[in-house]
Amino acid sequence: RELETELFKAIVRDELQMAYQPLVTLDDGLMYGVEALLRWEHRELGPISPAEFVPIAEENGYIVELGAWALNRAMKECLSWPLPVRLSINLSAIQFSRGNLVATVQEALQRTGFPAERLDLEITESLFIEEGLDLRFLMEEIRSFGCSFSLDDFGTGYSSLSYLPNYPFSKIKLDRAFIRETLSDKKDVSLIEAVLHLVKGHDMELIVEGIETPEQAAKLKQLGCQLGQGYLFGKPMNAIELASMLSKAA
Ligand code: G
Ligand code: G
Ligand code: NA
Ligand code: MN
Repeated sequence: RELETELFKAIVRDELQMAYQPLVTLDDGLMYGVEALLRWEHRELGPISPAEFVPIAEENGYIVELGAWALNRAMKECLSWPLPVRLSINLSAIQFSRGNLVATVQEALQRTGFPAERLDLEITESLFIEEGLDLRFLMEEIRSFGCSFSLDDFGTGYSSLSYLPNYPFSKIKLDRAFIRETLSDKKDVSLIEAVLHLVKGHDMELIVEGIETPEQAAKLKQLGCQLGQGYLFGKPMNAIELASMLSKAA
């Protein structure tokens, strides 16, 4: 397939970039961190969404290399910003099963000098059902460097709540599907309350994704949610734009 061949050349052609989206404290709307997101701008085809190319890279295993590139690039760029913020990066299941993820993370930390305490790794529920993978062991190895883990897209996948206590997550990211409505619906509200209760009971924090309106933010704050992400606070942007947003806040 053509796109697959093109993807293999994307790194050397310098067609890949990282975009960064603010993670904020709902209290004051201030940025405490960013989520790094891969972007591919093909020289002829233009921008290609990660929703399109990440699955291809997962299928052929190239995500191992892409993932390592993304990790190193994001750490370097984050270190160049005027304020120290946390950095979250998405990991694919293939990086756990086929790559030497523990060494990749360790090398990236050493090479860039990025403080491990500021690095957060986002994984999805699909990893729980990956066969032959000692996920908990790998997570603990990586956590021993000082990094933390977040469970991404919570509520959309295989989510049996019984999995949760078995893995060392610091944060849960509630998928944006849950706040699509205006949150006026009683059912939505009680669902968020239930998730909050669960998260607090396990000594974790909740990040609500996909916040687009001030009304949503206010309601979530009122419910006791502390952390959020969404277009209201900032869309994914390049490293320079992110740096300038940070210097305005400083
Ligand atoms: O940024 P956008 O909404 O277009 O991302 C679409 C999907 O691609 C999301 O599910 C996101 O998690 C995933 N994605 C974006 N960047 C990365 C990355 O660096 N690694 C992995 N594994 N997935 C990514
Ligand atoms: O699967 P994951 O949660 O990693 O996907 C992140 C993607 O979600 C980003 O690519 C980003 O573009 C998208 N996103 C982030 N905030 C919002 C939002 O407020 N509204 C919508 N519709 N999409 C968002
Ligand atoms: Na993510
Ligand atoms: Mn996410």
